[in-house]
Amino acid sequence: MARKEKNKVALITGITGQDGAYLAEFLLKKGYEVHGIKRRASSFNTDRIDHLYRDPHESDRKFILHYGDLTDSTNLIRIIQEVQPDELYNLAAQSHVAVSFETPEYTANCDALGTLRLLEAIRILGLEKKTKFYQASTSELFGKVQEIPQKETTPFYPRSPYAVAKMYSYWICVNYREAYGIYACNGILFNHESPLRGETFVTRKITRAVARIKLKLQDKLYLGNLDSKRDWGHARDYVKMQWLMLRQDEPDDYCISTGVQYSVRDFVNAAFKEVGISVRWEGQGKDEKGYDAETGALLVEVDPRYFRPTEVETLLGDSTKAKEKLGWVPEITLDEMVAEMVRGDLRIAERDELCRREGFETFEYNE
Ligand code: NDP
Ligand code: GDR
Repeated sequence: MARKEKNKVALITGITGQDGAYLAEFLLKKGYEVHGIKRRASSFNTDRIDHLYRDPHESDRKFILHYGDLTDSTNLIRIIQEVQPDELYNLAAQSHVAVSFETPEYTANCDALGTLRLLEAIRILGLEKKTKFYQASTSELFGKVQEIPQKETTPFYPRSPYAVAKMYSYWICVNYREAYGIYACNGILFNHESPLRGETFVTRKITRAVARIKLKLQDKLYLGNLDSKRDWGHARDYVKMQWLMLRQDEPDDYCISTGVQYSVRDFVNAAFKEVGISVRWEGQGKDEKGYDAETGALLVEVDPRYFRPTEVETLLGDSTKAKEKLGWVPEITLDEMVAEMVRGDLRIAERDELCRREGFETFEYNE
């Protein structure tokens, strides 16, 4: 039930990521003091939260960053001891499914053991009754789906080192809730995107390429499995659900989804439509190609390097439980989100185009 949020203290791991940025902004608006853990990098890596940044020399700051890493227990214990959070949102992860096949051990260390380290820190510091814990669980847990649509009771069948690591986190969260009475919730979130989405996830890769193709900065887009189907929502909607989960009388686990499914190909069509281009598809499987229906220019090709050793072919969520218990479900439609993402990427591409016109080099990075 609703409690007074003013002066509450939240700690967010993964604050420099897509969800971390939206959640931090959301909680600051609610009056929270927001602390975040960022990793040391060789250059600034805070683009998504720069608008929230406060000079460390200011007094009465409500937004405070700490250096840390989910692979470093002593660091996590110290930060949690200092911050004494009312709510801890564990959003940090090596979150790229394809990359988890390249870095499985690191992914397990961060995405599985990282969660254990945080829960143990809560225990070590005697914060079991104070600190509510949110775990960023994922629809990837359903993997090779056993039921359509997927809901909280659907069996898990993870299909990547990422999903297997997240499965450990899911269960350790349940276990610490049952064993030690920690208010710990799993948000089983289906894919959610935004203009802040990392550039190597398929949606942002598409909207970025569409903007660059429109402005003639790029010729075509290479993709992997066009038949893959996802239930795509908007990150701004989904962080509200994360917060709502920690507002209930009892901790629980919830699936968060839109209940509508599209293929990667559908997403490509929607994104090109935003810039007035309609795509004609020819061929099948690895030979499929997308052409500009008007000019005949080749726009999309399949590159097998983007296929995964094991794929999650189809995800579609049922969020009835969230609707009934949390009283709200995500509202932003795919078309609205695609429009916002394409607009955002057009602004970035326009800047690149201006640089190019003025004789400055711009870099084309296609992953
Ligand atoms: P991002 O990849 O955008 O952000 C991940 C964040 O984790 C970044 O801040 C990153 O830091 C940080 N991070 C990575 N490794 C470590 C580490 N070892 N120690 C500390 N921080 C680390 O992910 P999203 O915002 O999209 O997702 C948030 C969470 O939700 C993730 O756990 C993800 O797995 C999960 N999830 C996401 C879904 C989605 O569709 N977006 C759906 C379901 C679950 P840096 O900026 O330095 O790289
Ligand atoms: P996903 O997101 O694996 O669902 O994980 P991603 O956008 O990477 O892939 C979605 C689907 O698109 C297919 N695909 C491609 N994917 C990428 N990245 N690049 C391509 O070129 C490409 N072509 C086709 C993929 O094979 C896949 O089927 C995201 C992450 O945010 C996870 O952290 C989160 O847990 C899940 O969503 C829910």
